[in-house]
Amino acid sequence: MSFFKRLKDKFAGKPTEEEKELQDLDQTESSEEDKKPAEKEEKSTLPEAKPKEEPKDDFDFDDGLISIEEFEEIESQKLGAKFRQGLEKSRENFQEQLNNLIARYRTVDEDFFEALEEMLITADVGFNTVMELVDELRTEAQRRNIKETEDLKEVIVEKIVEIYQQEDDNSEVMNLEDGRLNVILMVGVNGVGKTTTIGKLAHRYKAEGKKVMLAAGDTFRAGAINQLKVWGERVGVDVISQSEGSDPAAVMYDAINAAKHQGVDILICDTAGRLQNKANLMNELEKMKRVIGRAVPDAPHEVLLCLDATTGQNALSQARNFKDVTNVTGIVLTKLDGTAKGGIVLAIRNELHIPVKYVGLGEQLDDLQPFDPESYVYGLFADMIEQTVEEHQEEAAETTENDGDTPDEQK
Ligand SMILES: Nc1nc2c(ncn2[C@@H]2O[C@H](COP(=O)(O)OP(=O)(O)O)[C@@H](O)[C@H]2O)c(=O)[nH]1
Ligand SMILES: [Mg+2]
Repeated sequence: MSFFKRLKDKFAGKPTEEEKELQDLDQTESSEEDKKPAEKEEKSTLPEAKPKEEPKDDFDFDDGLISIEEFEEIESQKLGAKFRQGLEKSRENFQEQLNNLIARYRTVDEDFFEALEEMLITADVGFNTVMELVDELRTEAQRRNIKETEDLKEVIVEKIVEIYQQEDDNSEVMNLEDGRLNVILMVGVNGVGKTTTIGKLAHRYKAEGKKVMLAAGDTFRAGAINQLKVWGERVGVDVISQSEGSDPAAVMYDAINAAKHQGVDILICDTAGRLQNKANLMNELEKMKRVIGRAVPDAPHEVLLCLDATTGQNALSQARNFKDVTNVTGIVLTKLDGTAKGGIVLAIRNELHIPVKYVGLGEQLDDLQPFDPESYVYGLFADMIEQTVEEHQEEAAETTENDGDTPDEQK
């Protein structure tokens, strides 16, 4: 139970003292009468972010400031709400399928595991990852002697996080340092969301107090240059550009000079995404990287590959192609909000061994979020997590009740 409870407390918020008292009261009162089903339903669909815990009496001074712990709590609840919202389609799909499976196969057996494998593969989790995940589940079910599929829910979600984290080398963290010009190169095929992501990133870094500049390296179409300029205006950062058809490497050269001159912290470079043959793509990217690397040692510090989550297996093959031609340091997985098959994140991580650094959860400026496996599984299973925790709490309360009032067994 502890894993679901921890996720719920982290992303949905702990109950306040007042709510706890109410809950206790509620449980004492209602344990003797039958529980009204409507009431239970309502509880299981409680909205995400809850208000903060009341300050404790001995610290009850109102200086209008909140503690770091409180700040972090609020931030993780906001994050939970974002992932919950962005993964709505996937969550409906995952929860429904899993609940169906559990209803259909009540006991843990080989038929259940095979059906689970099929379900996960259909949700784009990726064949090898699914095999590994379900193998571990088999072992774990045996080890813990879990007989009912219902009791396997939590283990399934926990294993998803573990599978993701097994490669954890902190590589989700962006290679950005204070006191130098950081250069990020954004690559990917047309329409995956490169330019939009650049706008969102610029917004994020600017809000963190960084000086940001953009380079319009997609010189293939005039429209692409203008699109980036519009983002620049919207976010309030400079955009360095040349005319349509000019050499992207020349744009990089200009942009780096301007960035150095203006003391920019982060330069984000757009690139053309037209489908070329591999040799052309490699030449063009290598030329840009050479120009950047000559002007700033160790740059580009990040080469981010944008992939569109709604394209499923196609996104994986794009990633393989790009990985062949250049050193991709991270993935931005866009449009997760647009797919019911959010399992693609796991496939990318485990089959390509490239960290997912950001995910796109919608079209708003703040809909680009750093990827984190716990927020992700919370987004995928939030209702199930909250409902399971509540059911266990009710059961626990009933057990305590019975122990206290009717010590039948002792008679
Ligand atoms: N729903 C949703 N749409 C997105 C997201 N990221 C990008 N888009 C949309 O995808 C489309 C293509 O984006 P664009 O940045 O022009 O792609 P580019 O060709 O790779 O530069 C635009 O309509 C964006 O609004 C996302 O995370 N969620
Ligand atoms: Mg673009």
